[in-house]
Amino acid sequence: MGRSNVGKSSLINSLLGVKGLARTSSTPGRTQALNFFDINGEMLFVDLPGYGYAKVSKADRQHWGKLIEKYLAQRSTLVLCILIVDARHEPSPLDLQMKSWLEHFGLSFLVVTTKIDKLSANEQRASLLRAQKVLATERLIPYSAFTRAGAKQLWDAIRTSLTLRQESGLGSH
Ligand SMILES: Nc1nc2c(ncn2[C@@H]2O[C@H](COP(=O)(O)OP(=O)(O)OP(=O)(O)O)[C@@H](O)[C@H]2O)c(=O)[nH]1
Ligand SMILES: [Mg+2]
Repeated sequence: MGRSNVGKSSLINSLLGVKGLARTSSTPGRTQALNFFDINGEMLFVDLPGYGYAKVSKADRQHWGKLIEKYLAQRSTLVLCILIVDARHEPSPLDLQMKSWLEHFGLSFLVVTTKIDKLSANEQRASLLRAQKVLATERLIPYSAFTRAGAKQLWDAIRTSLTLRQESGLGSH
């Protein structure tokens, strides 16, 4: 999950090493529905429609809100939510609101700051500290869909979440 055009679909494709699986676009608002990707019958990745695209109508925004809220509240098999923000920018009020929702629903989540390939090493450090501070979380992974930086760390986090869920006996999807 994350704002429109932040790189959600690209992250899924890069994690899986499959180009074009989740549709990406330089036009914001490309992903309009929840898209489910079955990973070897082992887990599902869910690409959520992005928020914060200015040209979306009020009715569409409300529809988005209801859809996501219902999904987060009722999807008991969710093991991990990945909130994706752009490493180049300070997390927005909408990102903070999203994080509040995750906490409100008691969901396990981590933050990914993506597109770090666009930043120098110094800028990456500053970006990480800023995102940690603004979002008030230590659970944060810098990432690039282009270089796959952070992919191993993210896979480890996903696998750990799955293992924890399986051990708690709540089953899979
Ligand atoms: N440099 C760089 N560009 C990226 C990265 N990830 C995504 N992009 C670019 O960002 C744009 C949007 O990527 P998408 O993956 O379609 O973004 P999205 O969040 O799925 O967008 P919506 O579905 O429209 O909300 C595309 O032009 C991507 O090539 C990254 O890690 N580095
Ligand atoms: Mg998308």
